Amino acid sequence: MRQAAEKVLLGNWTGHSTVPSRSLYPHQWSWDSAFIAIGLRHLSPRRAQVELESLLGSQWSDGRIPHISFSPAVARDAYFPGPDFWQATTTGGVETSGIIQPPVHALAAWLTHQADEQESVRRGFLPRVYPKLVAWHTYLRTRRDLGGRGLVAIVHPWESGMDNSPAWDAALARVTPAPLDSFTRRDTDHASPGDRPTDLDYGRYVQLAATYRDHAYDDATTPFQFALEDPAFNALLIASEHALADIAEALDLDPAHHLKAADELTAALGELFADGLFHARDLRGTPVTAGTISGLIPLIVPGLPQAAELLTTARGDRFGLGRVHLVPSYDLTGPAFERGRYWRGPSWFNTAWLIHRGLTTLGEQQHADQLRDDVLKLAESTDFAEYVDPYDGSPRGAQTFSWTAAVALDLLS
Ligand code: 9YW
Repeated sequence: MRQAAEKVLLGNWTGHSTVPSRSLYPHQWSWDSAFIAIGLRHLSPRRAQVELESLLGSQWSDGRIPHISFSPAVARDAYFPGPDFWQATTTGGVETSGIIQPPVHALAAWLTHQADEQESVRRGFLPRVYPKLVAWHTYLRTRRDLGGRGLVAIVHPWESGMDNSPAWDAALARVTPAPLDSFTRRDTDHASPGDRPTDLDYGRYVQLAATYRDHAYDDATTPFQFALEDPAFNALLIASEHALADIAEALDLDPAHHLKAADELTAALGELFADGLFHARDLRGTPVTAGTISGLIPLIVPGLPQAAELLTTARGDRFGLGRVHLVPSYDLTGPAFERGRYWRGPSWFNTAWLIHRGLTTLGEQQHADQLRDDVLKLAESTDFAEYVDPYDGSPRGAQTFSWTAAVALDLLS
């Protein structure tokens, strides 16, 4: 099992970073790299740090870490939307997208440092990455506090990492899609269209991204039609603020402002809690009622006041913890549930890893162990699938998927 997982990571390594999937996603993705580093640290802590530092090499001068860093070695039209669509080049000459993904990076940096502290200190890893991670969090907490309530807003479904989640349906319905003949999807060349977002969703994704691009990715002047505070995004920022506090201490710096930021974010996040689950807040529309895995991910927040109620929801019929495979991406009883379509029901390995981490921190060892066993069993039986059917565990999307191998490797270690 360990060897099979390592083989996937070695096969998807490009020399300085890892592609999520050779076929479907042939560039470097932001939150994928963070999960990949968390697994890669058991194979090579040095490589895990190179992974994160190469991602940080695509950071913008405003502090944002773009969601894709494009590889010049790959054909420009291998992935859509590619570099010609985004038209974004960093001062260092790296072509990137203009949107972001959830901030798992500081947590990943701290965990890779811990994998081999002596070597990490010798290489000067933490002093190099710390200021960049601080700039990233500062970008999020200032320019992306679009609602003025102390939470970060996402401005595109792709920014959540959970592209076609039912939580975005109402907000997306307000967006006029780009004409379908104005672009060519590439994802459906590599994965079954029934496992992927619909063409209508894609048209809306393209429209939102084009508007941001046409305003030079300026958060102050873009007329965002889509602006939501996502529970998972903010919970990951909180976990990463705690990691920054640990990093600051390791560097003999004062961790207090990171702990204060984590506390403020945790208090603000509490406002998204209703009926046993965290829900996204739509800054342009009515309250979001869809229950998704994003609403359970705050389980990773240390000292979360709502943890006990959240755990009850995880165990109940809506998410079936321990009774279905991994943790479904959307409420099993919800009207939009589809067992095979991407973020509308299937279970994902990276989110299972986050829930496992939350359960472990809460001392829920039995649930955590059961989830771990299921991750390992399914990763192997599906040849490291991108995601699985929550009822029968059959593979969906791509295979030999990097973060699936990475989180399996981490849970084996
Ligand atoms: C896409 C790479 C990315 C992930 C996202 C996932 C998907 C890209 O793939 O988005 O083309 O839809 O939703 O979380 O980072 O693995």
